[in-house]
Amino acid sequence: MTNSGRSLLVLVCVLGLAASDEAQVAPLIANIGGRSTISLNGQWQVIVDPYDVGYVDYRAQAIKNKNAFYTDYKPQSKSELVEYDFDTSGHLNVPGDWNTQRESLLFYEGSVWYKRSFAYIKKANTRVFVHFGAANYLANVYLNGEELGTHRGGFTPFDFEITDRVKGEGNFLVVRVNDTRHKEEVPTVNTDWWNYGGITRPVTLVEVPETFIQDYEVQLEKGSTKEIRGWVQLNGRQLQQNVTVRIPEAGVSKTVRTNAAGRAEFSFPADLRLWSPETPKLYAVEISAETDKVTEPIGFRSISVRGTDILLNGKPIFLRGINIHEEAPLHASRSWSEDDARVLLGWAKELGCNFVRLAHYPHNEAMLRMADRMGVLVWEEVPVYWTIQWENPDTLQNAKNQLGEAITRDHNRAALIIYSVANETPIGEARNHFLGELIQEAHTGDPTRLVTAALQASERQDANGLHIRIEDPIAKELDVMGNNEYIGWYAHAIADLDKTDWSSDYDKPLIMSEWGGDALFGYHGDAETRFTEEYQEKLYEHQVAMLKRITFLRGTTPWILKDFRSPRRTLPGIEDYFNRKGLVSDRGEKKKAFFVLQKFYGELQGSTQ
Ligand code: GCB
Repeated sequence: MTNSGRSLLVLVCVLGLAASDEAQVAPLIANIGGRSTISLNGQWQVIVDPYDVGYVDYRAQAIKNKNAFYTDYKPQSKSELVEYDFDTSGHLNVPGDWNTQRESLLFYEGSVWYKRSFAYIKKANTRVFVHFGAANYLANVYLNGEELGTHRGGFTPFDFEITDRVKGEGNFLVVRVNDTRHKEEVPTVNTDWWNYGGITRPVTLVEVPETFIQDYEVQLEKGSTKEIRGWVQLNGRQLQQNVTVRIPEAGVSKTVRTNAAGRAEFSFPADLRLWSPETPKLYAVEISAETDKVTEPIGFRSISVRGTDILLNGKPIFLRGINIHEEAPLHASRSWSEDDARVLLGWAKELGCNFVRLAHYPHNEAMLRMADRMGVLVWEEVPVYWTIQWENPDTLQNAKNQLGEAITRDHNRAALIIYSVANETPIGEARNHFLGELIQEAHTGDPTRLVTAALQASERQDANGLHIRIEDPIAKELDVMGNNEYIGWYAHAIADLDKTDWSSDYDKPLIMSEWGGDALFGYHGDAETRFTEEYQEKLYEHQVAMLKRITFLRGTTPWILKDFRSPRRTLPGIEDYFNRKGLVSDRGEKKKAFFVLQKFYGELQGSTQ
């Protein structure tokens, strides 16, 4: 290794980006909402630290003394030099991004230190974990001046056990959150969304018995609507126990014994009212071990593919979808709450959707649970976006971790039917291998759901028009093909949509996972004028006409429900750092194209259901 290579490695390790750090997080606890919890949400003290002076010294070495911000050291005398103070540095809300809470932080990328003090009443035979819904991107977590561990990846949960470290009084939790973009990370440096930094999802203390039910899956057997299949995983010392899975409303119950590793698998027949967008039925499912018990609302439905059809509960379905970024509906900031989820999914339902693509990373858990309740099918994605370092094994491991964490969190959600492992990635050997590994990871991690990726088909133009063909070799390994196209916006003219035909190398269903164009709400003109509502409306009309002609199309998610912040979009007076492809403005106003899509989905509903 060259000297510069070595110093880069040292720096990477010092900044806490090494992959081995992830080993310090505890296994994820399923269904936090079904547990005894104490919220640590609210105002946290913060120090904005653009040069990481609370973390590394002027030789770029990790600081291990009182100058490290996580020690929260106070001067012992008036002459002692200490150059930081949480008590006088200000506050930010958790959960929440820092960018929209302080004007000076709108474009900020770097480190912010968060501190929160708390008291805790210790209980006998109880283990305690601190659980983060997400922090973007890298989180170094410390309790009472000692390191708990590190997590990287901005959109998935993580937790640390603190049973032996938490005290009755005077606990202080410190988190260094760093959202600096790096080439080797997932996502990489280049995206078309705001890099919202911070502790963006709830922080919770979770109490569980000494041996507890860490995770479980209770789903219909793949391809069946009558057989439940699943597993349960215990964590603790008493790993061999009887575990009973009960669905009282369905009158079913099954007892199994966990093995020496704390795991048991089960299957049993059940006569259930199936979950669907029209009848989003959820059952209270109880899992009881000898030392622990947890209950969760779970829906049951099957999802599969036959030729070019997608089958929900054995019947062909057309996915009337829309893309959504994780941004609050009426205030462009990272969203995380149930209320935000209700409004966003409410707009989708108003459009006539039965499906949403949660682009381009796993959204907050409230969104998935709301989709379960409201009856909206979900595409979940990992941020393998554009040009990841395909050859870097650490990048692949990171992408797999993020996918694994999303699966662990959401594998009991009926609404979730499909995982996307990538968006608009360039075909090539290293990329094909990388995506192949992720597809396999998704299939083994969750064998009941489908796997897709948003691809970009190849195109040829001749006197007869545009001929577009899906021939990406990775599609061979996908259950459903996704495809993004921007005919009439980035490429070609709106009129070309009328002379475009689609074909595919594969006998598989297609979801047109992106198309659209920008319009500034309230900006009117003729349909030739970019950024007018009329241009977007016309583009939607011609896109819809083209989609109707694609024989293997089984769903679509136009780009996008709502205008969202993006640093790439600089045009003054029009974009102002917003991507304006929303059907709804960032203030919640509906543009003309909203009604074009609503009409199309209305017709589809009328003809199919
Ligand atoms: C795309 C990307 C999406 C962008 C969109 C756009 O292809 O997948 O993230 O925001 O186009 O508006 O350009």
